[in-house]
Amino acid sequence: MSPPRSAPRYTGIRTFASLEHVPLAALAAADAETRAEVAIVGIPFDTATSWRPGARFAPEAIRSASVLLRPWHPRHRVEVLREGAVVDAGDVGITPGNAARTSDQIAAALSPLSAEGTATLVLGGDHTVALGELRAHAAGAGPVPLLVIDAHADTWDEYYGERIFHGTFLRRAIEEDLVDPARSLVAGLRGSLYSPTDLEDARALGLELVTIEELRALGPDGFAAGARARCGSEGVVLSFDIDAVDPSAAPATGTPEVGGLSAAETLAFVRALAGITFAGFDLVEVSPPYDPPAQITSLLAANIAYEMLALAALARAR
Ligand SMILES: [Mn+2]
Repeated sequence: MSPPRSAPRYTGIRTFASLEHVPLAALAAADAETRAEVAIVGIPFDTATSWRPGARFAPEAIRSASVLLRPWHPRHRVEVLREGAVVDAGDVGITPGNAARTSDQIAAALSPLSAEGTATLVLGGDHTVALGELRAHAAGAGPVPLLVIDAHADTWDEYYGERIFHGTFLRRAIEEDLVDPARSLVAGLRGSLYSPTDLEDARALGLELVTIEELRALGPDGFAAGARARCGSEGVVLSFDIDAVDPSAAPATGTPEVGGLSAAETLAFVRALAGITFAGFDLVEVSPPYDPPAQITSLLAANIAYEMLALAALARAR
């Protein structure tokens, strides 16, 4: 029987789940024997949002909420927080107000990890950060299969003349040949649209779309079976936009949409993805300034990240 920590969990410096901090540069330079399997990386960029800003504070807020997490996952029966195997690499240096330069900075920071087979778990930032992240994954592997859970398809062409924006990242990633749309899926779609062709335009890129109603009808196991059939079971990137969750459970987000997943549904849908090996994960669009005093959005976000780490631990155990 493991004892609880020797000191209360609210002591110490806030890394994700109090994991060891290994800076990005040190991680990239580590030899194969000692290299971490998963690196948690904060990307505090939020100046490509169309509504609420604030996601620049998400890595810090999610880390603070995460100190409540314990190492053992009782459903999957796996140790999630393994010393040395999972580390917190700190944050990527970004450029506020410059999404193009920031995308380059993200790709440069993450590419050495992707090249060495270290999975990345990115804590955004608005959804724009996925573009640089996907550049890093595709640099070695070619166009990747992408599984997105999001209220929005993020396939619009431009906002106010800006082509790198949080609602355009997926169209840019497909144009840059970073994502293989034929092996990619966006699930959780809902809410009002700009025009009757918005969803057809996304499908015309080659993506499969699953609305929130279809997702509920499928249930976690049906969704996961469809995801495996579509994306395959190797080298998949999972991108989770917290606005897939209903504002009653995740109010603090850039572009809230009512009628989303509950907290319990969210955990069940992510858990069902056991059996897929992921090259990377991200969790984006948490905007802590809009969280109520109990920080429920950051708390759920920390637990979604934990479920992602559990999927990585299961992949390692196979
Ligand atoms: Mn999004």
